[in-house]
Amino acid sequence: MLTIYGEGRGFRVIWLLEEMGLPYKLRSVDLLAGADKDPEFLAVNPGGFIPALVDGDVTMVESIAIMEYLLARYGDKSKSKAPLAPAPNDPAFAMYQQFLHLGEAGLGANIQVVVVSGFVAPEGERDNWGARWALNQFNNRMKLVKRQLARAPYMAGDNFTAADISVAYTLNLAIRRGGIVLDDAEKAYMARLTARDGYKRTLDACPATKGFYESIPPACSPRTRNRSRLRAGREIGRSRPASAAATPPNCSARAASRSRRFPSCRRRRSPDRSSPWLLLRKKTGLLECTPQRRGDRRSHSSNAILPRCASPSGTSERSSTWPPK
Ligand SMILES: N[C@@H](CCC(=O)N[C@@H](CS)C(=O)NCC(=O)O)C(=O)O
Repeated sequence: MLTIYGEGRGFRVIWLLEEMGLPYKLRSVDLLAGADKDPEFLAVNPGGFIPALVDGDVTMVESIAIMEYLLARYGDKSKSKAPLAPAPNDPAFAMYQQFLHLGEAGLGANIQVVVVSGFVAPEGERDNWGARWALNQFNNRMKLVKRQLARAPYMAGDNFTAADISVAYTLNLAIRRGGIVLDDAEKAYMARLTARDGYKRTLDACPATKGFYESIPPACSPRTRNRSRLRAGREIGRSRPASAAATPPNCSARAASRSRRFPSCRRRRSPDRSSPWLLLRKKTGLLECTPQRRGDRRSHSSNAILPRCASPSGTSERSSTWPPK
C-alpha cells in the first residue's frame, strides 16, 4: 500500500493517485506539534517537511519527484483514460516536463516566500526585498503559463496531465495567500481542472486543504473588490459598518458577509494551531494569529491552512496590504 505523509503539497500526489485510480493511505502529519514529536514521520523524512511517500522499501520526498516515480512505476496500472504523462516521443512531452517542474520550482518555491513573508514573518519584516523579488520571479514565470493557455487548454497541450496538477496546486495557494489575481484564461483553466471528478475526490480525501480552500476566497482585483464591498453594503440595507473597514478583500458579497461573521483578523482569539510556521512565530511571541473559524481547529494534521494574522494593534495584515508593490 502506498502511504502519503501529510497534505500540503501532498495534495498533488493524492490528486495524481485519484486520477490514476490507485489505492493509497494518507497519514496525517502534525507539523505544528513538531516533527520531533512524531518519530515515525521523522524516520521517513528527517527533514521534517511534507509530503513524503513510502512504498514498500521506497521512501522519498519532493512532490514532483514522487509524481514522476508513481507515473513511471505504476503508469501501466493507471485507470485514467488518457495518459497523465505523455511518452517521451509524444510532441507534448517537452511542455509536459517543463510545466511539471515549473509548477513547483518556478512558481511554488517563489510564492512560498511571498506567503510566509506576508502571513508569518514578523510585522516589520513582511514587506522585504526577498519577498518582492520572489513575487517578481513568480510573475515572470506566470508569463509562460499565460502564453501556453493562449495556445492550448492544458499545460502539455490538448490533454490534462500531471503538469496541470503541479501548476494548479500552486495557483490555488497563490490566489488565496499570495494576493495573485488570475486573468480570465487562467480562471477558465482553473475551472476546467477543479471540475474534474479526480479533483473533487482529492478534496474529500484532504480535509485540511478542503477547509483552507473553502474558507479563503481567491484574491480579486481592486475594482472587483470595491464592487463587491458596495454590493455587500447594499445587501444588508445600510452603509458599511465601521467595523467592516478591515474586512479582507473578498470577491463576493457572500464572502464579505462571511468574513464579518468570522472577523478573525480583528479579534484576539487563541492562536491558530494549523500552521507549523506559526509555531516558530508563537514561540517568539511576535504575532497573534487566529483561526478562520472554529471548525478550522480540526485541521491540525497539516500546514495546509495558513492563518489570518493580526498585528498586536489589531490592524488587518491580510492581502489587502499584501503582496508588496
Ligand atoms: N519542494 C517541496 C516543498 C515541500 C514543502 O515546502 N512542504 C511544506 C508544506 S507544503 C512544508 O512541509 N513546510 C514546512 C517545512 O518545510 O518545514 C515539495 O514539492 O514537496
